[in-house]
Amino acid sequence: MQITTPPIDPALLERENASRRAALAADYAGLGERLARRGVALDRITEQVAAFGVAIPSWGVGTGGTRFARFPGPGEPRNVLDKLRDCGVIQQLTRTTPTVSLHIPWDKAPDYRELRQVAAGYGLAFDAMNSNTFQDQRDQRLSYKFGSLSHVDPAVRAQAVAHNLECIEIGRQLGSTALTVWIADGANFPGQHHLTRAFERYLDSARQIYAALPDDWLMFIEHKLFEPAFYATVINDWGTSYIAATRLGDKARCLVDLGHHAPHTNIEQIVARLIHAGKLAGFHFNDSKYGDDDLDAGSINPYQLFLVFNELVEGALALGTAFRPAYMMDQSHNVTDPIESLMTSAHELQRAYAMALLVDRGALHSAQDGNDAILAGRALKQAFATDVEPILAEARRRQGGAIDPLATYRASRYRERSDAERPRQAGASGSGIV
Ligand SMILES: [Mn+2]
Repeated sequence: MQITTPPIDPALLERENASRRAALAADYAGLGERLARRGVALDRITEQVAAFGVAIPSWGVGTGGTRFARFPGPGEPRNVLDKLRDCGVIQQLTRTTPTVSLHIPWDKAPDYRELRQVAAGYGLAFDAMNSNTFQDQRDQRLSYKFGSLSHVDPAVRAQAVAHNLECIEIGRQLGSTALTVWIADGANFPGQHHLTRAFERYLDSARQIYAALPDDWLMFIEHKLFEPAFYATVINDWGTSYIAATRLGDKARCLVDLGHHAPHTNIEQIVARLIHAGKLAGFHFNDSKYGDDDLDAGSINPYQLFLVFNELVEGALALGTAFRPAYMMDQSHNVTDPIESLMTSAHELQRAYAMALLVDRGALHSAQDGNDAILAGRALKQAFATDVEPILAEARRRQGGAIDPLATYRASRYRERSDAERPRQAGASGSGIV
């Protein structure tokens, strides 16, 4: 059995927090006073923020790349055990990332019971499993060059279905309860494939996967507007995703990756529609300027992120505890230390959530009902303009995390130690961008 030790020395964490505790207490008390004047009970917000969790994608702790090149970073994880340790750092310091989302076959392991124990030692459990039918693996019999679940050849479709069933089986051993299916299937040229028949073949394959889901599992369908297919992807938008999820049944839901839409799409409205339909699976969080840029969450358009969380808070108010979308970060870290990017992104997501909780719902709804656009906008902006840093830091402190995760991480020299312990591998393969 594996022994898991905390990746960051608890004594160092304690020293780092001690140097910041007094300032945080003062800031937290000051914010509490200001919010009390608005009728907001600060501790109630802090409790909700502390309960927020987002999954780390296992591939996110490796350095990403672009279509042009990948520049490896120091101390990159060599295998799934190294990845779990890096995820353990993020969870130990932020207390915001209690789950990891694995990618098969990249994260295959000889013993999944052992993997589950190692993860538990870091305080981690497993979120949705991700299948991979967008590239060919070594020893793979049939190629996915022209598609997988929607391929014209039934033998290729059967191979892709079997892979998804294997992902479910591995996930069962890990305690996961969801399968995310993203396919790269599509056409690069008009006429290359039959738009309707390709979708019907996809549905036929997806039904076979759906039929194999355990009772307590969900199937997440992830749409993407373009790339790698540049003319027509088979699951191109949330409408197609919704049709597929509806055809499949109650356990099929629509996943929203923030980078998988046309520019200027009103994503928060899609979120509202999917909540209304009872079909919102959850999110792949990231940010973008142009396309599927996979930049760090909240780095480009934090107001959009806040508006998405505003809809999520509305959904939770309307549906109660039954409303539990799955949150994951799906980013490519090309020029940063992936651990630092993921900690920062988790922080930005938690910030957007905290701000959304601070929206004066009564004022917002009455402004909406009174057709008062100025006051409605102000209700949102008042929350968005609130500095919620003390709430986030206090939520981390109360759970044993770091008041300043980034400073504590750098003080720990974890990356330098990893670089010494993990020899760089010649020709190591890059992380995929999904
Ligand atoms: Mn994604």
